[in-house]
Parts: sequence; C-alpha cells; structure tokens
Amino acid sequence: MTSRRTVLTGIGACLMLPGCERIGKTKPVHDLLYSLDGLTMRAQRLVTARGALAREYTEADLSPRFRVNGTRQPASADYARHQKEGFANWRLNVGGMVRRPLQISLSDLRAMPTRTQITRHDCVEGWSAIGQWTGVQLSRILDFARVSERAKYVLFRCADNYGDTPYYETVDMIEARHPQTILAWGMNGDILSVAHGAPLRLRSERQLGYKHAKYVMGVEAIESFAEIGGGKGGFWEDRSGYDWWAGI
Ligand SMILES: Nc1nc2c(c(=O)[nH]1)N[C@H]1C(S)=C(S)[C@@H](COP(=O)(O)O)O[C@H]1N2
Ligand SMILES: [Mo]
Repeated sequence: MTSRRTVLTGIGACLMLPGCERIGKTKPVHDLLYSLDGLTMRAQRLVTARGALAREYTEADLSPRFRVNGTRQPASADYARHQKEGFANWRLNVGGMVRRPLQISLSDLRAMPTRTQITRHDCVEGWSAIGQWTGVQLSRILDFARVSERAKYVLFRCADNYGDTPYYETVDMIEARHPQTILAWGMNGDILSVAHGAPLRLRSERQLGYKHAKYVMGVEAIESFAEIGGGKGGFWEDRSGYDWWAGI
C-alpha cells in the first residue's frame, strides 16, 4: 500500500511540473508500461485529469516516414470490392446499445465537423512516429446514434483477419468520449491510405498503438467484452496478453 501511494504521489507531483510529459518520451514504452503494471486503471485515472490531453505537436515535428505495422492490406473479398470502388459504397455500421443504429457513408463522415491533430504514436514493439490525423470525434457519432447510458465500452470491428481471427479493439466510454479520440479518414494532409487503415481508423491518443484499430467497419456500444473474441477486449490483448488499458 505504501509503495503504491509513493508511486501515485510521484506521478501526481510529476504531472504538475512542466515538461513532465517527457516521461513518455525518454523512457521506452515498455518500461513505462511495466512501471504502471501495479497500478489499476482506476488509480491512473485518479492521478491523471480525466480530460487530460495527449501532447500535440506541430507540422515541423512530423516524422518523415510513418511506419506501417500489422495488417497493410486486408485480404477479404468484401474489402477488395470496397477498395476498388474507392469506398463509395462502404458504410460504417454503428450499433449495439444505441437508440438509433446508423450506417454512415464516407462522404457523410467527411462532411461532419472535423478535428485535426498532430500526435505521437507509440507502438509497444518499441517505435514511435509523429503524424497528423484528421477525422470526426467519436463522441459526435455516439451522440448522433444516441448511445445508451448503460453502455460501458465501444467495440471496433475491423476488416482484417489474422488467420481466422478478426482484429478488434475496445475502449471505455471515458476514452471513447475524449476530445482527441477520433475516427480518422485523413493522415498527413492526404486521404488515409490502405496501409494505414483506410477508409477509417481509430485514434485513441492516450493509448498504445495496438488500440488504434485500422479498417474500422463497425462501432458498437457494449456493456461487456467478456463474450467477444477471447474476452480480453482486443486482438493483441487476447493473443499476447497485452494490457487492455494500454495508457501511455
Ligand atoms: N485492424 C488493425 N488495426 C491495427 C493493427 C492491425 O494489425 N490491424 N495493428 C495495430 C498496431 S500494433 C499498431 S502499432 C498500429 C499501426 O498503425 P500504422 O500501420 O498506421 O502505423 O495499428 C494498430 N491497429
Ligand atoms: Mo503496435
């Protein structure tokens, strides 16, 4: 208990000092992840302001090259068809615990109010890159679909499989409604490329790279992820035991 309190105080104190976000910069992501291992997500929420923003950068900071990781081309026939059609007939399915299920076209998503942000992506495998992302805040879509108050998480179903297993991710409602949590259709001033998750990918800027689901086909409000996939809340969480919370 004492040691936990010491850790908490340390982090809390650090957050009040300018330049403290550098922790994430100087320490390898892995170290940071495991130094927080003993803390519950709730404890981290207590020491971090609920609405705290991930650091945003300037265009001068953009990485000359943004690595592609994981799937770079979904293999399904469905996806191939949409890709060929320039995603003109593709629809984002919004469902689960919502009062108004939606099917939103890419042009409608692009017509919604946009948010552009330059952020650093941290992959658990030990690389980072700064990129600019443009999209619609997930909170707008949740509001538009009139998500139920009982929903606790948002599930993202992706178009790509690893073998027979579809990639998926979940975030809680605090993360889902965070202002920097966007469904991005643009990157570095261009339309999002297939390699980076076209037509739509999640940016959940306070979390590690694997949470940022690419090729998002469906968004569902859910009460629990216990019955989805392997029950751990995400593809890599199921397969490799990666942390579900994955806060940076
Ligand atoms: N659908 C899907 N989303 C995914 C992945 C994937 O393989 N499939 N890989 C994840 C991982 S581990 C990382 S680091 C980022 C990589 O995004 P990038 O290819 O744009 O760099 O996407 C994440 N989202
Ligand atoms: Mo990653």
